Amino acid sequence: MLTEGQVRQYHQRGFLLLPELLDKDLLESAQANLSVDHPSAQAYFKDPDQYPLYSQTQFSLKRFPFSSIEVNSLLVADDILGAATQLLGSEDIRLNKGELWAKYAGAIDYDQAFHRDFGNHTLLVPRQDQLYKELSIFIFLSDVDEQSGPTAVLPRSLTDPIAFAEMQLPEQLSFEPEQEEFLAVGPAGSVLFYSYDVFHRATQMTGRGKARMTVLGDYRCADATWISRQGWPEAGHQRAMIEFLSSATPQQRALFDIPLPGHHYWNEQTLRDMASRYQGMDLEPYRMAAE
Ligand SMILES: O=C(O)CCC(=O)C(=O)O
Repeated sequence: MLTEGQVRQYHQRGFLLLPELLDKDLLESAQANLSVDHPSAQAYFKDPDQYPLYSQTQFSLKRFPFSSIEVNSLLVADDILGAATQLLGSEDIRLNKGELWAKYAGAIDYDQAFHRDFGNHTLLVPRQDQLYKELSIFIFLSDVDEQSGPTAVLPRSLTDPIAFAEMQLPEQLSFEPEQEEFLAVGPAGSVLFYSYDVFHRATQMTGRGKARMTVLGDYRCADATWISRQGWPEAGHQRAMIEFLSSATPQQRALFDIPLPGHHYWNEQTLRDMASRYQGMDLEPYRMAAE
């Protein structure tokens, strides 16, 4: 549970950093399974040439579902969803995007210009108030210090007067962005929350031998259907998606637009056919609510 002060801070500044929010066991089991998708720092720096992807693009990320259920589960962990529902102001939320991003110092130039994210997350513009916003998160799976390419964020009090037509920070400003930026540093298990209309940027990885491992997620209220990044049905054939959904709870599945128990969608036929599509999925809550 976030405090009222933390929720207020999120709305006033447009971001919130919570050090070591993630449950320790969840963090450790995710860290233990990361190397299926990205090499560990040790493996990478032993022979960077074996991993050319990381020097070809700074967007060296895997999209959800990741290979391991332990890493997938982070995006639906109780602490994360509890905070997301409070910050979005709704219990009924959806996951729009999941990414597992690994960066390695020296692999490529990671520096970015300040930008707002909404330009390719919606065809509309954000509202000025707190309604219908998208919430983005970075879950740190490695320690992030100033040399590990921390995300830099600008408080919305400085940038909200900038029209929503501007998605890159204009050159003429009444403040010095480098002096005002907040660097999201913290130990593994920390989580950065920010809103999709807040200016932020990736920074350079300057520390020798540093790797930054993060899981990113975007969430929205169920009724903000115009905000979207990733369509889940396109992953419907992937083994990792089937395994993930089969072992998730109904509340967690609802993040992927699977109707909750009690919804009119569920009847004898859909229950029977879902049981054969997802063997091992516990459909009892849906069956009980349908009776
Ligand atoms: O990686 C980061 O710290 C920020 C990345 C980012 O803002 C972006 O790619 O849009």
